[in-house]
Amino acid sequence: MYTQALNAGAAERETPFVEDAGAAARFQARIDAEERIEPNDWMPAAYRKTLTRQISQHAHSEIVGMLPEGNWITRAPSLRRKAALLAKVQDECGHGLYLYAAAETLGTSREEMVDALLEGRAKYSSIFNYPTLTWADIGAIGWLVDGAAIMNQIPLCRCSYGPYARAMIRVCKEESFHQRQGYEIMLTLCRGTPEQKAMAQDALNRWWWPCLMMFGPPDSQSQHSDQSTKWKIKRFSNDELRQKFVDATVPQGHYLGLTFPDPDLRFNEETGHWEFGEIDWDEFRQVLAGNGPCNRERLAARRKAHEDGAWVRDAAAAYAEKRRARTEMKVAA
Ligand code: FAQ
Repeated sequence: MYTQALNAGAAERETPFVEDAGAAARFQARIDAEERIEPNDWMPAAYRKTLTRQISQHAHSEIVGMLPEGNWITRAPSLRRKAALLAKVQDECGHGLYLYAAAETLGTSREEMVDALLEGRAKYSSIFNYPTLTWADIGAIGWLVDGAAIMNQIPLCRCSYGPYARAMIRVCKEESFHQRQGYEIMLTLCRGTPEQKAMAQDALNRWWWPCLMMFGPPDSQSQHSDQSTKWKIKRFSNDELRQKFVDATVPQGHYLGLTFPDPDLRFNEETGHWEFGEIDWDEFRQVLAGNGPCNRERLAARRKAHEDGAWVRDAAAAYAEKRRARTEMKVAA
């Protein structure tokens, strides 16, 4: 069934069909009626393109996102922490695989998407280009990075494209566990020795601003937002989700007894929101351009993993070929 969907996508890509206004209007009417779009349904080429872009970037983020935390698996402070971190990193891998599968239903193969990542043509989340310097960073990633990911992904469970929306339901459940394990690490450190609390504070200081950047450029500079909102891929704007995240997270930080590295952070009684200072968008642009603290290291690690795994892919392909030949022989007999 999966292959059928893929082939259908590929065939449609190759078929030169006219995108007449009627088809586009009927498509928009389905979206407005909250109908789900499925792989074999007609869709505008631009809808297919933007979803392939977003879902594949999301998949790459999950896979590259294994690296900063994977760095601490062998150095986790107890067996319990090691088991939880190992499970979390495996979950991220699973999320990447569901997402590549969801993106493939739009007609681009996983190989094409992975090549784009390895050749530096595809983006992945800026957040994974920062280093994990201490164990407290594992707490901060779970609490803040997974917290930001959940805030962004819960609305994606209602995205108009069926395979993406369905994948997001399971992903969000798992991210919720990740967020709690991160917060629990932070809580333990904050209730520990002064040195442990200082480690937690230092991690919050380093991860806070990059986490706010995860939500993407300000609405005024978000080139895809208007169209993606119209197509109900996006349900909230980048700035709306960023504000929701700040409002949810600041009280959690205060409960830990930590401070935020933002002198302009203050609660506005009238609006009921936490106001925050100016984000360094130049830093964000630099990270997207490949000049973040770990961009080169991350891509080098992914390329090495891909090369090291070549024999597994070859063996799987040879096994599949053997099974196919065996089935053909049985059918012929
Ligand atoms: N980093 O016009 P917009 C996770 C790009 S998963 C890098 O606003 P859009 C789980 C954007 O792609 C984290 N690039 O774009 C985990 C576009 O470039 P393009 C990933 C960014 O799509 C936890 C350009 O800027 N989550 O953390 C970023 O409407 C722990 C203009 O931007 C997702 O991918 C960025 N932060 O809105 C794993 C969620 N922001 O393509 C391991 C799905 C923007 O034109 C450990 N994605 N750009 O070359 C989305 O919701 C959206 O794509 C946004 C961006 C909100 C990220």
